[in-house]
Amino acid sequence: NKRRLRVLVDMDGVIADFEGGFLKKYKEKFPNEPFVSLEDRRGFWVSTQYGGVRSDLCEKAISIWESKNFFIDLEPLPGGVEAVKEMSKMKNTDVFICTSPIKHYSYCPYEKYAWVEKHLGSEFLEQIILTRDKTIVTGDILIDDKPDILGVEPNPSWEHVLFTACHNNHLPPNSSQRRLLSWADDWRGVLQSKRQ
Ligand code: UMP
Repeated sequence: NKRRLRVLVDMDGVIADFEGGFLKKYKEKFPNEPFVSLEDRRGFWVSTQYGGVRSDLCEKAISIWESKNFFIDLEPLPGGVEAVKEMSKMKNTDVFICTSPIKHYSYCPYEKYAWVEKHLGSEFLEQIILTRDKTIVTGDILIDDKPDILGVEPNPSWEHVLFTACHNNHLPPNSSQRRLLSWADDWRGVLQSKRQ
């Protein structure tokens, strides 16, 4: 049925507060180690920036999101759960949660499902796409905080709308990439602009 709009919504950094959850648990586990405040975050990879502060902090950072209960404990980002529920109720609109699990699979995939059930409801378990390559997923829009979304498909079907996060805030303006500053921004207008 081609005239339905398919919206792909990323999870970490878009509806779930990965950065805030990371910093809180990192400080609890390593109270005497240096940390990077959210204002000073640069670059998508937390582990890379921590490794740049001191090389052993890379693996210390990784140990945080590889731990049990990291992903399920993430707080929802303001307005995200409400926005996803609202767009899923819009006429001619299909919403999928499109998220990349970490390769340490003991907890993350399970907890991503549990998070969706807890915050969005069990009906959204039907809408989850776990993939390390989002370019092979078809859709009209992908709302994602990662600036560069690459994979095996050189021409993904979706338009990537960059969701603002602490790590991408300071990137120079890119006229070929639309942004959503937060869920208080005009996401309804972005969806409307893609409708036939
Ligand atoms: N992630 C890392 N290293 C980092 C930051 C994040 O492995 O330094 C993980 C967390 C998420 C995934 O599981 O990468 C990002 O997924 P998407 O937001 O691109 O879906």
